[in-house]
Amino acid sequence: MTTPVGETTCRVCRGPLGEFLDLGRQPLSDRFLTEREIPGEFFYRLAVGACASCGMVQLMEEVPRELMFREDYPYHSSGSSVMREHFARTAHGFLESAYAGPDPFVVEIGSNDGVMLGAVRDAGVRHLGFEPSGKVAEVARRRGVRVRTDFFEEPTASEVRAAEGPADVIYAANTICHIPYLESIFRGVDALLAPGGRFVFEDPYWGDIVEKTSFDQIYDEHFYFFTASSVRAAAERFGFELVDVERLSVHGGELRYTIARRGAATPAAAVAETVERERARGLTTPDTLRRFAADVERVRDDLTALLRRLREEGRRVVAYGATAKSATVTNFCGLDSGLVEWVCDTTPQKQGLLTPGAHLPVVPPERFSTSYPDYALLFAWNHAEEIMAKEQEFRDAGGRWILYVPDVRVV
Ligand code: DWN
Ligand code: SAH
Ligand code: ZN
Repeated sequence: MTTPVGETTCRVCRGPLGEFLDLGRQPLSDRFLTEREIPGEFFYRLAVGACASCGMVQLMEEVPRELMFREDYPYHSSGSSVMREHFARTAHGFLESAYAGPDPFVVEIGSNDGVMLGAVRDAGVRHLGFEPSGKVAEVARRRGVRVRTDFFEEPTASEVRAAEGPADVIYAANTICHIPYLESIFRGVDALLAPGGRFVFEDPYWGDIVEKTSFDQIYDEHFYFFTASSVRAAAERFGFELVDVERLSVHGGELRYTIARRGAATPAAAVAETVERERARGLTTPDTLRRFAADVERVRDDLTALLRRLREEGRRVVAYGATAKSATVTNFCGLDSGLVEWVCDTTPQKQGLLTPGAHLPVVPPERFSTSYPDYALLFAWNHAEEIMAKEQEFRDAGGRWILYVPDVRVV
């Protein structure tokens, strides 16, 4: 079994890392398994630290990428209608942007099932996705999207530059934060990006995670927790400039970063404003980090107390959405099938298997609608609006949702 790489210094600047939260022994968040696979299950220590020099929040231990992003990686980005719309809008935004040349070339890092590049392809625009996870890459190909089943990094990016010319846009959603080797990413962008092109990426925002105590954003795949300040510093370190930031409401609150080659664009006012707001909030000060860790423990205690009470009262509790995020919740809070009967999920690849670490059975959503429980713990809380609308009948039948972000409550 491969062992994780231990890190005690910042992956970006080599400054000292101060650990502020230990979420314990955790499994691979997207490795759903059979009963027989339980004895060989992989675990690592999930802990988070902040760099005292550049402010980058990051995991203390790195899980080898081949263990996470493999042939059977189960997450399919097209599983949410809100996300499908978000990515179609994003694609059209690029095609209409000032930095897209007359024959634009759009490259995506972590293109998954082609949810964004599908719209670029439909517009007849040159594109290429980098997607190391084999099955989701194949889903995109079946939609007519061009995909390279490879990790984006300096050598693979340089190959594409040599074969296909420069990219006007290099985009990544919920992927750059998955990649510890940020320097190689920026070198790859340097090799591939056109002089006036843009590197655009969006990831869960540390400001939202702190504000909402959404500690389930912390798991193996999420290595970095970005702020405008830490991304600006990283971009400068690697010869680029952060020229815009935009708040997004998807996935519980994200920031979209627009990066250009140094001197290629005038930074929008939003950059300095956001950095200043982060400084005023003290987003990575020891005080804030201590308070966050205390909030996480409070949410864990409230959630386990609620679930134990419901069990004593003889209520039926199930969970909704076998998210990667929920691995942190179930394993940190010790939720087993005595507290939560099963988890329903629309992903065929997850159904019939057990959740990582906690080993809750994953069942298809029909199981939910054919025998409503008393309570449903919403693991996919970031899709609450979409799911609650779809499952209105559950509420009409007297069912209640349990939420734990920003705090534990029943609705
Ligand atoms: O960053 C990441 C994000 C983009 O996706 C990856 N590292 C892994 C993954 O994280 P996640 O699993 O926490 O993402 P979601 O989008 O919160 O997952 C939703 C899950 O819930 C999926 O398994 C699909 C399922 N689902 C469902 O059963 N019914 C989703 C919806 C919208 C539904 O109606
Ligand atoms: N962009 C999609 C998928 C996010 S999940 C969305 O927002 O929904 C993260 C994806 O990044 C996975 O599909 C994973 O296989 C891919 N990935 C991880 N490391 C990568 C790398 N170095 N280069 C390209 N893709 C990578
Ligand atoms: Zn640092």
